[in-house]
Formats: sequence, structure tokens, C-alpha cells
Amino acid sequence: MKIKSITLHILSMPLKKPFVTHLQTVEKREGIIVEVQDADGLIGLGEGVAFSTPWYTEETVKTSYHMLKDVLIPLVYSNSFQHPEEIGNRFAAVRGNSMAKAALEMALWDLYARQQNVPLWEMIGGTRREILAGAVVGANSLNEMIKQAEDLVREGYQRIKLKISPGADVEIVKELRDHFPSLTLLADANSAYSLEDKSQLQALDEYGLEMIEQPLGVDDLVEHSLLQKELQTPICLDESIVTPHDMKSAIYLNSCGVVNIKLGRVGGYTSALEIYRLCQENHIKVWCGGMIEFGVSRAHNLALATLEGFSIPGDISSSSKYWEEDIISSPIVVKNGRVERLDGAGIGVELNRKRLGHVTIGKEMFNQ
Ligand code: OSB
Ligand code: MG
Repeated sequence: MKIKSITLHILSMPLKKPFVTHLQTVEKREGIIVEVQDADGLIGLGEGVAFSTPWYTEETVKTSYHMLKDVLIPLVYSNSFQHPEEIGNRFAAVRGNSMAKAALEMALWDLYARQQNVPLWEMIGGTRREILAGAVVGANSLNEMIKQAEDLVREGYQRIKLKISPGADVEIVKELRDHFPSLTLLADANSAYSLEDKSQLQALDEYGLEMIEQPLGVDDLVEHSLLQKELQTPICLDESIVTPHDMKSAIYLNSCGVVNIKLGRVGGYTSALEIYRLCQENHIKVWCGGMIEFGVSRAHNLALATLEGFSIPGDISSSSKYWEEDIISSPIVVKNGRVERLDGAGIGVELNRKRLGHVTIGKEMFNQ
């Protein structure tokens, strides 16, 4: 693959309403769009999903920018390559920094698919026509959580994820269950509990949650394994699974029944596809996680979630859930908990340059 230039666009966009977790309230989203261009003028797009501060993982927009500019872009330019997987493997020489790696690696996958003029979902072996989608509710009060869930159900979502934390859990789940007896509900704790809170977590078992996501420490596969033995609700790991090696350890230890795969968290497609393969072989269910992202990352999520094993709805919502106007030419639209796959070449969306310009706070181009 011959790369002529790589452009980093730093964006900042307000959310329509604050997204509340016990760790952070997100009101404004900063992010990085990576645009790679080849000698024929074809463009591949990626998105850096690190937040402004290191609350979800250790990366931030600024650390991602530094890694891209000073380490990862020079690595791409250092030697020729035929396939984006080689870059995924080349980046293994750099420790950590998954989201920065993913941003550039996914842009190269998009470009590679566009060079062959095939959709990226087809290139990675996807088969699903319709991707299964769901939405997330994170708000400050129980009333606001109920209101948001009602709005989402009215919009057609059939699966809702609730953000929970100690003291803001059983009551919320019970109320939501009473309101929506047959809705698919799950809860995401973003690591808010410890093993001492076992009885609180067991109290959730009676509400028929599809799963509970990342109840314990971000790096603790052992305690998740101990907890899973005493919980009926399947544990889904998010933060704890960053590499295929983490996934192997979670399988050995029986730490979870489900994994949410996020391209950003795991460092891109090369790693995500390997984690997916491990899950398929070991009967671990998978779904596609979300990062309050812009349309580029959303379109990549749709490509990934066309894989057969993505058999449960993911955190895939319409562009309009968070944004007044997205940065892609046609926004992602979820109808009745489903989105049609995008059939253009690559990820199947282009940038809306006008909107991108309005929300860009910095831009730099690196030539080969
Ligand atoms: O833990 O899954 C998470 C958003 C930002 C950071 C972490 C998480 C989330 C979500 C998904 O819950 C929200 C979304 O993109 O709709
Ligand atoms: Mg999560």
C-alpha cells in the first residue's frame, strides 16, 4: 500500500445532553479523525476514540495525538507493506496506546478495502445484512433514566443498557424492569464494585438482566472469575479485555460469558478479529461496544458487527442520539433496533467536510 499523506483532524462537539457514568460526565466530545490518502487520491478514514481525560482508559486525546504524530505515523512510513494486518502487527512493537493504534490501523483497513473496491464488512468476512443495535442510558437521576429509556423505546430500540454504580443500582434496575417487563436490559458498572459488594450484585440476579458489564477492576480477571461462580447473570467484560492475550486468560479463568469488542480499546481490526476468533472457538458471546463516537467510528462498528458471531445487539445507536449533526455524509440511523449494513466500498461513508470544518479545533498533515 502506497500512502501519500496522513491527516489528523482534532474535533470538539457538544453532546445533545450530558452522558453520565459514576466516573465522568461527558458533555463535550473531543476526538481525532485520521484521514489517509494514497497516490490515486483514495481516502481511508479512522477515528481515535480516547476521551479528553483518562477516565475510561489511560489514553487521552493528547496522548493519542502524540503517539500518532511521533511514533505510529513514522512507523507506517518506515517500511513498505501490502496489507493493513502488517501494520497491526508492526504496532505490537509499541506498548499500550490501543486507541491511537486503532485510529490509524482502521483508516488503513478502510483504504485497503476501497482500493479493492469492496465493502470493508465483506473484506473481514461479515455476513449480516442487518446489524443488531441498542442504546445506553446514563443520567443523574432515576427519573431522568426512566425518561431517557422511554424516549429510546419509543424510537424503536429493543435493548437498553443502564449505567449503574453502588447505591444507584437495584432501585434503577427494578424500576426499569417494572416499566418495561419484556425489554432486553443490561447493566454496565464500569468497574464500580469490588468483591465485597457481592450481595449487592447478586440482588440484581432476579431482574433478568441479559448480562452485567465490567462490575469489577479493569485489570482483574481473577476476581471476575470468582464473582461469576456466584452470579447467575452472565458477566460481560469490557475494560479488562485489551489484547488477545487478555482474552485467552479470561477464557482459561472462566471470567466471563460475554465480551464487548471495541476496535479502539483493543487496538484495531487485527486484534479485534483475533479476539473474535478466540471467542467463537470458546463459546463466548460477543457484541460491539460503543464510545460515544462520531460517524467514522460508528461506520467501522457496523462493519465489524456484520460478523456472524455478533449475535446480540451492541451499543450501536443513531448518529442523532448524541449529535445535532454528525461529521459523515449520511448519518447512521437505527430503526427498530436494527441498522442496514453500508454497501459502499470501505466503511461506506464519506466525510461531511462542511460539518467537519465547523467542529475542527486543530489539523495537521504528514507527508510520506
Ligand atoms: O463502558 O461501554 C462503556 C461510553 C464511553 C465509554 C465507555 C462506555 C461507553 C458506553 C457506550 O457505555 C455509550 C455509547 O457509545 O452509546
Ligand atoms: Mg462498558
